Amino acid sequence: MRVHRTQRTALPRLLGSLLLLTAAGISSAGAVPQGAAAATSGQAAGSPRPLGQIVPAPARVSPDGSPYAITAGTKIRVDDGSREARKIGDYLAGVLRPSTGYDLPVTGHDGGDGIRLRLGSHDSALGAEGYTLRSARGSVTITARGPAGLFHGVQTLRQLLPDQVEMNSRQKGPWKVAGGTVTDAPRYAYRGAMLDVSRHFFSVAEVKRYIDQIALYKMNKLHLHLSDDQGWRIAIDSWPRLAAYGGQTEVGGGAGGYYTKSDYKEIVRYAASRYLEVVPEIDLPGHTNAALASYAKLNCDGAAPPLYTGTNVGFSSLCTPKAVTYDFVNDVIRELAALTPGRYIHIGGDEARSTGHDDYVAFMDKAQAIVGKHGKTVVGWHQLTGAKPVAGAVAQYWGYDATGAAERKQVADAAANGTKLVLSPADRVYLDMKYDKDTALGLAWAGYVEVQRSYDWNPGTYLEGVPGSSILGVEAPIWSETLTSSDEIEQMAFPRLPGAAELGWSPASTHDWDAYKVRLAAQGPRFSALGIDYYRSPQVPWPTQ
Ligand code: TNX
Repeated sequence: MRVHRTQRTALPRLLGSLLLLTAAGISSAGAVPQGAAAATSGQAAGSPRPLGQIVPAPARVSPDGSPYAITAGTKIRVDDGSREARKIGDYLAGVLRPSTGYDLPVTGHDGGDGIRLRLGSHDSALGAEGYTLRSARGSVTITARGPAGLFHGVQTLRQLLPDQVEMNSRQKGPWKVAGGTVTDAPRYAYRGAMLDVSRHFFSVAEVKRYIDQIALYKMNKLHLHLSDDQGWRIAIDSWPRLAAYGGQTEVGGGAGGYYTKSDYKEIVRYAASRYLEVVPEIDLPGHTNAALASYAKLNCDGAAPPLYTGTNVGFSSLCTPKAVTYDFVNDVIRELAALTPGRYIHIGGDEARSTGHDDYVAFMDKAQAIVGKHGKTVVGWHQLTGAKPVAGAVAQYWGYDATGAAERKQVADAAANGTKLVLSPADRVYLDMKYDKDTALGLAWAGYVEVQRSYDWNPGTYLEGVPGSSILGVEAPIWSETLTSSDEIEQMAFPRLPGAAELGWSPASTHDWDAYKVRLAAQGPRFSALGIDYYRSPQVPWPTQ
């Protein structure tokens, strides 16, 4: 099996897919390969995956009684009168119908049997995103207080079913779910993934594919890095050259591209249908060459630089003393806020090495006020803590082991002053970091990040001097200097992304690498069934082929 791929040619892709299908046990009439039995702790052909053997690990699992089985007669019974429950039922049917080959009608009639999606649990401990899943001989019932909980419960149901459920063609069952109860709710409210669509542009279809993948692991934020030196990716009516000219290229000189407003709305809509909030980022005041190239007047010397297709950072800056700079920021944030139903706007703030310190602080003051004026909450990379974060602002920490004490202290001081933190340590969850020296794609400035290193840390105690209560959550960014396609994103994101999702969702008490690596190994055939070309880390006991 190909572990790293340097070339994108059709033949290795095809061979790879055939091998992956074999790994999934699909070529052997639906049987689970022998190694999978070990990797899924006792799962044998025909007997269901043990309750709780999923990623992220659920908060509480009580195995009990007989399994439930989906059959040709199964109905999906949703809470009558809830449009959202109905949509989630339709979504679940969409996942299950191709592989089971069953009709699986979605109905508002509660017959007590089948797959039941119920809203209105009285268990307040479940919060907005928690759920219970109860599986017994005649039914599996998912109950939640709100639709997001129901949706996450559906992801649990999906993972409890055999991997072949993810296939697009009819597979042999049986479609059993182990008996018992899962009671589950997230540790953190913010569980995100970031996609850099600036260094290389990704189409709406590619973004949707990533949305589906991160939703499977119960993430709830999609951060889109929409602008950088190499490309401006969102249409802004009042400054049309940003996208039309500044979106014209990408790293390496390819054609680039941008999202029209209707493209962006479609991404937001699709994300919302997977209970993900889009967090759009316009990186300011550095990382702005694409904007500076599009409008000469944004430059201090009035001269537009050429478009940039390299991978250096830190060379560009908006002209902070000029009034037009703030007209620009205001127009961009106003239009973006109007398109974005979510509460956050990310204004970057990282690596502004071509902006003087005082200018940086003054700029970030004004930019934050603009975000507030348009009714949104500021998110910035943690360099924002070197300026004056406004009340309610969120700082995204992307430091790593080599980050200096002074910088860490600045972050801790901001946290003490009430700034909440999203953790994205680069040597843990930057999914563009190479796994090891042989990884063909990605970068290595924060070191190599193998799967165990990526998983084995505790967000609650990670930053010295920062209490657990300051942590809003965990986000796994993927930067795209070296990544040009969904396939390449997936080689880097999988299998580390599920680990980042687990750090955001699962209680600290479930954290255990030895147990995790077995649960992760069991995801391998599921990745394959989904067409995900993942890195077969030697640290993980993948099912043998
Ligand atoms: C650092 S992380 C950056 C990005 C690069 C990334 C590559 C951050 C806020 N800035 O501009 O793409 O490293 O790993």
